Amino acid sequence: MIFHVLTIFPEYFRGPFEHGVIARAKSAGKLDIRVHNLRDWTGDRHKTVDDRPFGGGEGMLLKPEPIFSAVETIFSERATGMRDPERRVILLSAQGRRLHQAMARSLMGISELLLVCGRYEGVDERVTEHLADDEVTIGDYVLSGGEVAAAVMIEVVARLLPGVLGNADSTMFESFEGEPNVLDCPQYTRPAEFRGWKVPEVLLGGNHEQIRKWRKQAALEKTARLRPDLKDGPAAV
Ligand code: 9D3
Repeated sequence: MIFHVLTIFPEYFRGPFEHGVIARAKSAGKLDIRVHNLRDWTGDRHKTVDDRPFGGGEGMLLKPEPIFSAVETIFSERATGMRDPERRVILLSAQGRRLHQAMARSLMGISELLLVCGRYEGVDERVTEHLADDEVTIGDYVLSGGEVAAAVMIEVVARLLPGVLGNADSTMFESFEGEPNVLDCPQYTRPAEFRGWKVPEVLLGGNHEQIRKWRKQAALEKTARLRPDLKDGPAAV
């Protein structure tokens, strides 16, 4: 799978993918991450990517022309009004649909994903209306732009790909994702007592039926305490 990132901060992406599972998947040729500098598609001396909002208001917006030029160069079929469903464009903005695991799973089949990183106060809405296939946020908090969100999306989708996490094929995914709508149960490793805090007795014995019951109950309690929202089911797709 090929990920493209369109950003005014291409240097940011030197870090996140040079470690761990993503770095290994890149070396193995299972995925490719191509970072594009939005300023390469500006036409003026100052390489202007932003402008003031019509109607007034705080801050600046990313202007449409460099984004359209970049996307129509990278996915050249779009320059002729065609859309290849295997080459998807996602705008990362604070106004999008919220990323969740099911959305990530729906993206892992496609061949190329182009992530457009929003910046400043936002992006000219014509990018959403006429260029992006979808507009996605990673959560309800304020970031300075879409770069961190792009790194998150790539990590979330890439680790699902066959051969990346040692996933043999797509039939294995479910077992990797655990029980739906319930947090993992609390887990402990050695020592059995640390600073006077003991590992629950039941886990030290070999009664697997009792252990199974304890884990289920502990997971439900923890879910009710930390993520009561999960009882309403998974986030809408
Ligand atoms: C007046 C409110 N605005 C500023 C506080 C809204 C706003 C505009 C632009 C908030 C954030 C941003 C920049 N953020 C992104 O481009 C972004 C983002 C995010 O802020 N949160 C979660 N996911 C993402 S993806 C892109």
